[in-house]
Amino acid sequence: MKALARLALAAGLLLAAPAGAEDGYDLWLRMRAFPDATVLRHGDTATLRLAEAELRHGLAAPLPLVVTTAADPALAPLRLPFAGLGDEGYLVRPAMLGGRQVLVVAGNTDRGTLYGAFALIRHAATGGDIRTAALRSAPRLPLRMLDHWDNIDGTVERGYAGQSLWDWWTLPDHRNPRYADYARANASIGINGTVLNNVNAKADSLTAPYIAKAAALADVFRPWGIRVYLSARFSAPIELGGLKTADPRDPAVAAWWRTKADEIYRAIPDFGGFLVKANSEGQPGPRDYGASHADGANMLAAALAPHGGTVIWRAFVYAETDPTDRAKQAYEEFKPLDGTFAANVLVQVKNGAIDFQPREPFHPLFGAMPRTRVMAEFQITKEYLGFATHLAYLGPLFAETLRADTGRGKQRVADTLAGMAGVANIGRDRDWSGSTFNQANWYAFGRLAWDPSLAPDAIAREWAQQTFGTDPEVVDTVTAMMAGSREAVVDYTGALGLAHLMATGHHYGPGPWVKDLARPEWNPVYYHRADANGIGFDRTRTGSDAVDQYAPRVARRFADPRTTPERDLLWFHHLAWNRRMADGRTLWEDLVAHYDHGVAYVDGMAHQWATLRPHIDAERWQKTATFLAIQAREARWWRDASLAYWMSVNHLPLPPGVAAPAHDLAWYEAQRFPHAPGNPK
Ligand code: GCW
Repeated sequence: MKALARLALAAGLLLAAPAGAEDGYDLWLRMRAFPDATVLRHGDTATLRLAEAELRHGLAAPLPLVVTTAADPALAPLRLPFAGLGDEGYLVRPAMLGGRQVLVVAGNTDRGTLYGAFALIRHAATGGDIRTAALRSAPRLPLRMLDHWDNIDGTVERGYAGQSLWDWWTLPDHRNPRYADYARANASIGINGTVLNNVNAKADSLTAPYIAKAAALADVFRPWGIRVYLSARFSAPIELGGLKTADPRDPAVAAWWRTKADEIYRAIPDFGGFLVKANSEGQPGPRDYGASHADGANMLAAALAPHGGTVIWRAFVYAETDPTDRAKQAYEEFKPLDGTFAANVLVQVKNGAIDFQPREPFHPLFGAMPRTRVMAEFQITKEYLGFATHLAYLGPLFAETLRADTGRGKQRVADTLAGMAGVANIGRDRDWSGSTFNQANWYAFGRLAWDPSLAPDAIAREWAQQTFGTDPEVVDTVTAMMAGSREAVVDYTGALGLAHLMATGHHYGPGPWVKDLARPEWNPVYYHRADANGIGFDRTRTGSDAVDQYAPRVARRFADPRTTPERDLLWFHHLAWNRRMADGRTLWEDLVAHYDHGVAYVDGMAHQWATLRPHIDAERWQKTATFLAIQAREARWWRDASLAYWMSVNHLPLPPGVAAPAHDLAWYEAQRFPHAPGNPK
């Protein structure tokens, strides 16, 4: 071991943990201590000390590392390019300092330096040479956040990785060391904010005891550059303050929130602000009083403004009283409010117009509110993509939205954003995210929030190298598995632009037949509209006209089935089952082929993973192998149930050679899963 370490040192490489007992706890940060690393720290802040410790333990550095900030007088003669790096950017440069060759790791602030330390560790762990490392980067988006849908009773809405990480009961006294490990992992990928509690919020989170608990977490996270936010229940002035109303135009309501904000900032001086889900899925909000979303957001913003806080107001709204296509409702309600939000309000828009489906075209609000700061919200937890057990790498899903052409100037979605939020997939499971491969989604989210132009495949590769080591056979196999894994989920759950076909409530498994739920837009049949002749939702002018919410250039493309990408076809069009597709097959034949492709891809992943058995530590290998077997079973279930249902509607035979579903439709319809995880009661 010693000799090996020395060898690695000489080569300027870093030594990955030996293949031994691994349980995933160390995530992509699996480097071991190298006692020989010389780290010279100039300056003394908690954050600089963390940067120093990371480098000391994480790197076999063949030369001394200088951990410092731009203001360090020792750096002055070097004239390093700090301009443009902002508060969070970093640079790493080989340099002569005090007569010796060193590597400088620095930012304009100590937070930048910490990001630089992690960047250098990543550089080394992915095969880069430390001696010549010249790195320089600043985040493209100022807000890079995780939204936890964690309830204060310890459950996690749409969480599949165990109970909430936050032990509200023993906080603020007990600060579980895991809280710092959580912050460290986030800092390593540039995440700088976290919303601690569910957007379906309880007012209790804003009471004094819970503020003290949140403050304890904020204290742990602060040196890692992470600010704490809370989801705020709009009716808290009634529930906690005894007021008769939560009307944002009522001075007593505004005063209550001001006092509440002052109280929070006494406990958490760098509190980030409030996240609000209002007038959506039963949550209270300003519309209850005839006031607008802007009225509500601006009232809260006024309470936070003196302290530098932000209101993040979600655009995820739809109402049962509104007969409009659900996909149109957020735009209809928010677009007219453009320019009316206070400067410290951000509007948070889901990546697509419905709800985190395996594929959705980008949300028409992106680019449509030029006078409003807009944040994109993605779901890292896989509510609709197989929970924790299915292997689905979401880098391509995130990138697909970020890169989408808005049709407004040269703007891609990423260019219109002030921030990105990801609904966390983190829980108390030993491996944090319920599976090793789910860690890649947390990782990819952070990396893309830092730089939305990164390629998902490159992110997968650097994740795999850090997670499993740099053996090319392992890295190539793992990245090949990941590359098409999300598309496979699209294929076996419903391709060609179909969406919202899942079972009710828990959203586990298929339910395309569901048609009897109280609200029309809760039913899968509302979304697929399949009948004997065709399938798909007409969102052109002959239908709901949702396409006209997009910029003209994009709207024109989506309005015509011949120019709509096939992957989005049935999202925008209702088409005949026998329509000819680009490859010459009928739509029905094509859909069937997608189901089979999805199932085959999962079988392929299981096979690829099996070949890696000798190269991967037993615990992580076995759990992944078992999960792939579950996924293979459930992919078939999705396929078979869906085909059985479509055939009951279109009465078409399966193309020759295609396997019939294992059971009849009634069997699939009868499946019940009352205890499926993550489902709010
Ligand atoms: O995806 C849906 C989920 C709800 C969630 C809601 C939202 C927090 O099924 O569980 O509630 O979206 O984003 O508000």
